Amino acid sequence: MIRLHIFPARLKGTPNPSQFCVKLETAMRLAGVPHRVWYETNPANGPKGKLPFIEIEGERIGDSTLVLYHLKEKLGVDLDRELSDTERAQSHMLQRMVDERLYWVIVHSRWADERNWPTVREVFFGGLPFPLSWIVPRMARKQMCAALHAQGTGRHTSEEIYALGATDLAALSTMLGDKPFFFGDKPTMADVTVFACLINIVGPELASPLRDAALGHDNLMRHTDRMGELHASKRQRQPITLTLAA
Ligand SMILES: N[C@@H](CCC(=O)N[C@@H](CS)C(=O)NCC(=O)O)C(=O)O
Repeated sequence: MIRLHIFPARLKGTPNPSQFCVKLETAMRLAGVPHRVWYETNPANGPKGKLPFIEIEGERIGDSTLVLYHLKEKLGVDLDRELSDTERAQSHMLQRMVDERLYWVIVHSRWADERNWPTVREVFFGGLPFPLSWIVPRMARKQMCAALHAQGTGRHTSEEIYALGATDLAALSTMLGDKPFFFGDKPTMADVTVFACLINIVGPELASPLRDAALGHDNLMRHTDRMGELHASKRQRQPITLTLAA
């Protein structure tokens, strides 16, 4: 049985606070890959120091995309099986935009935007005893803001970051149009990836111009509902809590 290691579902309104954990779990559910969820709170336990990762046949594989490549190679899992070469290329570009750009706008909205920081601190670190409750959130925030800066997004003003995010959302909305899914009647990896990101933007009660922009696209909101129903309907076995080490 494959073990899927993801963060615990701590943030109300989203299946998981990490879009990459939602993405991999949803893909595995939709593809019908039997797996057991193990909750991790320490990304350092993963082979790449991040979540999600899987354990399969004694091997640990990190990174949602690399895991999906592995599952395709080993088990023939491919939600994009019916796409043409051109659609696959379009899906590839869409996924990279969502995972490598829009993600960082969410990071900004949670970790750098002063309006959301009190809520984020409470949700992720509220259970820590003093003095950890004072030290850990500050260290984590400093690290996330340093990562934002190193990646480049953190060098823009907040207005610029949210404006860039809004253009990505507008592109997604245009591409989806009035179709139920990005490439027609069946969900593919493009839908899974967009759902994982969108549910993390609009699900939690964290106000931001990014959330306002997403809520302004009716078709994206209907898509999020549609994918949320699919995600819930394909639920597998109860998760296990593996580690609570911070
Ligand atoms: N490219 C990776 C990104 C994974 C990622 O960034 N995970 C974040 C949570 S959203 C994480 O584990 N961060 C912990 C850290 O950087 O220490 C994937 O697709 O899995």
